[in-house]
Amino acid sequence: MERFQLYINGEFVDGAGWFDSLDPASGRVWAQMPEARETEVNRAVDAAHAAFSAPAWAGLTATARGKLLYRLADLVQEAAPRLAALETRDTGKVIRETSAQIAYVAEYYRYYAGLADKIEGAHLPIDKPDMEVWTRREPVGVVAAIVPWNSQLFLSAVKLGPALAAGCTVVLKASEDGPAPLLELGRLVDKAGFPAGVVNIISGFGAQCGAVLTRHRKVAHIAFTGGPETAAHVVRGAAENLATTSLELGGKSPFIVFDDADLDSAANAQISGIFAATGQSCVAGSRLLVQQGVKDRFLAILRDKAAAIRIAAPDDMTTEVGPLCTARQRDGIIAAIRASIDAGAKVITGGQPLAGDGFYFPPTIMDCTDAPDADCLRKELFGPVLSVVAFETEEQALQLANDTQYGLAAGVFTKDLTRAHRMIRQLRAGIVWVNTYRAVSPIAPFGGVGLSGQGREGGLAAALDYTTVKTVWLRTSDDPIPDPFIMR
Ligand code: TXE
Repeated sequence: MERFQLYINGEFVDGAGWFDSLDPASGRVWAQMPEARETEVNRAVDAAHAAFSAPAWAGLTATARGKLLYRLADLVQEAAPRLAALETRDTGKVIRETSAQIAYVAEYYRYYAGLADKIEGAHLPIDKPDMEVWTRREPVGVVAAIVPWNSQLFLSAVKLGPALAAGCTVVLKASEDGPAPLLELGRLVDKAGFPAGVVNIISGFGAQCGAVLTRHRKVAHIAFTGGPETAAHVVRGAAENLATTSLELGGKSPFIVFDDADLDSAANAQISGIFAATGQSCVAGSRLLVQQGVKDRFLAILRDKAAAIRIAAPDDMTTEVGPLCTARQRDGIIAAIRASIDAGAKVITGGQPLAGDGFYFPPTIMDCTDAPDADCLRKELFGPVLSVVAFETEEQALQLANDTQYGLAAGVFTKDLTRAHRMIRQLRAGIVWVNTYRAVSPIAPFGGVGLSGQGREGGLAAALDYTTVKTVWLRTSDDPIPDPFIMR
């Protein structure tokens, strides 16, 4: 059986023990993962803390840091088949998605490699002739990056890239579910030539590993992706040392189809928005709001497309929907669907777990028009379940769309340009996609409002989150300092 190791201070080491990792396609143990507990967390943070000010890292120019990131991007690209296969094996995410996503991962590292020497301070035109004043953007220190299982390589690239470009050091905690691809990433970080301790990669459980990391006094910033309840623990831990946080917490994103939309195109986008990645995507468009006049036609297209989806083993390139990552996810979805039916929701298609091994659940569409409080309309299920509500007017669509504590993404399908602009302005979300869905780029900020989190990943702004501003005052006059009792 394959065994993985932690990567701490430039060495591959065992943890306090091992835990089993299940293959979601069979439900059987396929590998053993190292468990980091307090001792390993402390060693990783101490290593990152020492590396932060050691000349091997702190003495590098920003351009040199960028070169290391370029090297990592190349290595990720070279290792793409192995990384994609590991992610598929350990999380059940289909190989056609993991192998395509790994190209994006390399692109994110390249973007931040190029950005490393463009993180600039500013010269300030102060109204004092004998002073030169400027700002420096300095790295915040040790970053704790905590990721969930659903896209570990991608979600870690959007944290590691800007943190390393800014000059921080990192302790990256993989999820206890499917950590294999991240533990493998340690080999590439090592090969890229980052000095020991700059990047440390550990796996372990929330209470024994994640919580110890978030409360550690040497951690300056926590970049977290996961659920809102865990995020509240993370923020409480961060508060003990006043560490800063950035939080990306998923959502219940509305996908709004007006009666003038190109229905075929909208249907493809909706299928991608809810059934790709088996619905285990933070931006899943899990609430379809469809205008009454096209509801039946649109649902008929969706039903046909859903029925044609190929559900099979995730390592088959032709598979479109694979298993959920864990039995826990699948069971949560089953319970939410039962409760929703009791609350008045109707199953349009799917709704029952598939027989056989593995954590499979079929593409499911629920009509919740008469069940406004159904779990599948309110809770993030993180699975292939689409909840539908019909609306009559634009005002009603907007009211329904914003009737959630989440606010990550929103999709709007219409050919009416002025209506599109009104929606863009009034939708409460961090990302609005118009006539498209689930598009990302390293150049575009990504993140949400409300229960969907705080801060943005991607783009220049994300790199600035890993810096702090130092203001420098330099007096250029040799004259004695005038009246010391007056503030200059
Ligand atoms: O996430 P958790 P889980 C949502 C989704 C899902 C739910 C729970 O709805 O059903 O969250 O998923 C670590 N201190 N999202 O249980 O618990 C944990 O070990 C510090 C949306 O997987 O948030 C893991 O590494 N860390 C989301 C990471 O937090 C702790 C993607 C995420 O786990 C901790 C995933 C603690 N006290 C789930 N407890 C999205 N934004 O896409 C746990 N962890």
